[in-house]
Amino acid sequence: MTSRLQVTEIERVRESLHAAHSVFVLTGAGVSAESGVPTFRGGGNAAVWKGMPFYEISSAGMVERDLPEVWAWFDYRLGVLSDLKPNPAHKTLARWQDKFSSFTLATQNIDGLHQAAGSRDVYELHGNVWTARCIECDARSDVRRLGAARPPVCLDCRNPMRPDVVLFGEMLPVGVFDRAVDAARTAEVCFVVGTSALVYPAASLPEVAKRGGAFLVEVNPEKTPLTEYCDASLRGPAGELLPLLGFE
Ligand code: BV8
Ligand code: ZN
Repeated sequence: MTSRLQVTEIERVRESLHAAHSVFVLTGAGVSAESGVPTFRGGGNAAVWKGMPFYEISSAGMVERDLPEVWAWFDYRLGVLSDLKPNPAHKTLARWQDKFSSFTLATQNIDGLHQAAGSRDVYELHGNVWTARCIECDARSDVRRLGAARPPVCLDCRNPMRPDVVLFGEMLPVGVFDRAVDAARTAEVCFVVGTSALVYPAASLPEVAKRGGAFLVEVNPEKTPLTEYCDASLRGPAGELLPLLGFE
């Protein structure tokens, strides 16, 4: 149910999109919520693993300390993800990529649902849960090709592999974040969809876009630390609101 204020906001955002040539989108766990993927801070069962908060089990230190337990955590999440599908938010963003002369989608998510919806060249700022990386030679393999052994064994050098995911305390993939900064800086419209905007450096991208002069739009049922900097806030689920903006 969209209120009168919401309709006005949607109109303003629709106009800014129609006038834009370059669009930058940052997504977080909320864009996958309507696909059934638990968010981190919405409570739910993605926030804690055997009593450990997710920023502890998903940390660089845990890979050193207890790689089998890290795999138990990621195998649980792979199990949750295995039969989930993209929702209308992912599909709308996939359709937008051919509507603007410059369109960049950067995600903090590791679920691969943007690609499953048809998005190309997705900037995966935090990696991808479906890929494993060798801790010695950096070789990468699809987890589904590596059998049940945990930790999986590298097909090239037989050393243990880890999830190819950026854990807390780890640097983001070289190049990906810099390219996202360049795209955010030159965007005329920046959408921030489904993120609590707490995790850095990803959460700095909307600030980069704003400083570059972008019209900043937040799509989130709740306020976030970014809300006060936004030019428009669409308060509600991305799967319902993004399709209302046209460009279908
Ligand atoms: C780094 C992959 C340099 C793993 C993730 C102390 C020690 C070390 C580092 C730090 C430290 N203090 C601070 C830091 C930096 C740290 C950080 O920012 N911490 C925060 C918690 C303060 N960052 C890092 O460590 C980064 N690296 O800084 O490197 C460095 C190097 C060495 C030493 C120091 C620094 C690496 C960060 C990447 C971590 N990996 N994920 C995994 O998934 O297991 S982050 C994790 O959080 C996910 O990627 C997730 O996407 C991300 C952010 O969360 P959100 O996506 O925003 O999800 P959340 O649940 O929070 O919010 C969902 C939102 O959706 C809500 O607002 C909700 O209202 C909304 N919503 C719900 N439903 C819907 C919806 N919106 C729309 N529609 C709906 N239907
Ligand atoms: Zn190897």
